[in-house]
Amino acid sequence: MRRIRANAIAILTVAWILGTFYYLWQDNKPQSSPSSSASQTRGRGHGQKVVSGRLEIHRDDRTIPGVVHLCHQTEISSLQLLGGLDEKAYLAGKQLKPGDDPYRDHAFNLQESDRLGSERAIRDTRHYRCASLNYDADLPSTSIIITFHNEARSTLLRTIKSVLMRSPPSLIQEIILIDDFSSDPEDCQLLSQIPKVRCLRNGRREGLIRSRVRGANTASASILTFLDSHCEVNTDWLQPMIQRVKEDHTRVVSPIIDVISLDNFAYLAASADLRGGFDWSLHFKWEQIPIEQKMARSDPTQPIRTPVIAGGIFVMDKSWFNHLGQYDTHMDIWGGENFELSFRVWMCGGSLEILPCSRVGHVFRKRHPYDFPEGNALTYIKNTRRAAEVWMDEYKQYYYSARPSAQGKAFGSIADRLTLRRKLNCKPFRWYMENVYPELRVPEQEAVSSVLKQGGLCLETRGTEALGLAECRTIGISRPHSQRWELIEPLLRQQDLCLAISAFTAGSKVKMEPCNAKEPRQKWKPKGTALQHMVSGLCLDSQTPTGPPVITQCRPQMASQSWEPQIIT
Ligand code: LR7
Ligand code: MN
Repeated sequence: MRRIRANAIAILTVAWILGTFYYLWQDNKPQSSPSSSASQTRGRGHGQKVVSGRLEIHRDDRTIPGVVHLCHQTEISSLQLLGGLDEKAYLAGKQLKPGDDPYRDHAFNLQESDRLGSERAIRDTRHYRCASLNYDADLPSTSIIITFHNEARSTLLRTIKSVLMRSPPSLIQEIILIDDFSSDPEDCQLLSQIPKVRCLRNGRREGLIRSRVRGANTASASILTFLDSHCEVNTDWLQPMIQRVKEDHTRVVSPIIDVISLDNFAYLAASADLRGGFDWSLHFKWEQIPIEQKMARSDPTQPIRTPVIAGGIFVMDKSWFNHLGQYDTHMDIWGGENFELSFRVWMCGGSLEILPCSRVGHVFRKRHPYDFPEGNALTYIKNTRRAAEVWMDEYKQYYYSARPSAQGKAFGSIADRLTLRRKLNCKPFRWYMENVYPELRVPEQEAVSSVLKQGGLCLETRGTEALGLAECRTIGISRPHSQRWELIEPLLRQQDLCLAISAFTAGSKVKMEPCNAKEPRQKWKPKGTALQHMVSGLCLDSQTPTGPPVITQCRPQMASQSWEPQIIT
């Protein structure tokens, strides 16, 4: 009897567990037709690392026709969309010649892109719950800004057309194209024939950063939307982003960026569990949302906070963009501006998020299809160095250790950007590290043991707190701990005790106390051969060879302020 009851309980438990799993699975299942899914990664940009994530592959033939689906209220025909532009002639004007390498000019398969035509259906890749969300009826309109340099005609036209087809017309104030000095000026002229499209051509190559600023400066809507020139926007992509910015103008929002295959142009759903991150060399990467945040997400339509954005596709209030200093226009061509913008937004009072109910496809490439007048590596170093120097405070040392080749490379003047940072009263990078990106680990520093020598004497500890100078005892391993220091910026350590000032005024004694890297009294940095207390700006001074060390006004050359570290092994 007892066994039967135990069996029944076991069966019921298993059934309950299976039922729960089935329910959760149903909840996550995409709404539309069955399709193959495969474990892959989000596409990548140049040198970008990726983490594995789920990426569902959906072939075009299984999709709902995009135009019918999207234009249900307006039924805009292709002809009306393009106004005076003769699409066929435009596309035929530049075509691959037989025998040409289809990857040569654009680093994607041009033949496939051309074959697709200018409009095609793509699968609605959002979580099904997104479709039932409501947005304000009176959302403000936006200026779409697309900068391009020698973009293929078919990809650029598909970007523009997808915007016109898949956005409520009232939300599109205008589409501003900036032709960044492409070889053929005709593309710009021809595309200007499309209603709502304006095209400005640069008189010389400026790079995407200055081009976007030019576009933003001429925009007439109160909200800016940036897109790359090889995108396809998906169903209801715009409303969630404008809604979030309307509710709080300090939010800078981006969509989930789906992958358009550079080989066959299949539109692939990207994982909804990723956010933007980076390593200390300032390379962008997609990374999993931290597990605690993932567990706390009961609603898959909720925004995802992100430490950085990929950079190309985002929506931002125009006055907030201007207030925060637009972009650093001394950055050239490509790269780094996404970090600079992301740090600035977070540190100066805004926030960055990815909205899962907004999806935009992008052709991820493996190389740049265009040239960099100053070279790719130097340009990336210049741009990221500017970002590090202006925004990363003492953490820039990790950037330089991860990218030693950046040291000594020219990066121009950053005075204007430092003034901007002061004027906006932005928080320190430490705040960003603690509150926005605590998952970014600071590299372990190798502890170097040394004595701190002044003349023939060495700095030593006496008892638990006190310090003084004494004759150096230099016999290797047997050296007593009291003269052995570890310099791990900003701390000056002896095991668990650190050198601290007792007060912030000149003449205050120093003492030893338990280490705490956040304690302002314990922060030191080398200044020549002197040791400067970072907060008070005063220097460690022995005053007299026998007296207790104190902090005094820094005077370079003063023997009593000179502490030569001598490494001991
Ligand atoms: O000199 C140039 N002038 C330009 O107008 C160089 C480029 N461009 C245009 C170019 O035609 C394109 O429309 O600028 C746009 C971006 O250039 P891409 O497509 O070569 O860049 P990307 O997609 O490899 O790079 C990502 O990182 C860049 C860093 O500077 C920019 O922020 C891109 O906008 C950004 N793209 C995205 O965020 C899309 C998602 C990719 C990822 C990750
Ligand atoms: Mn791109």
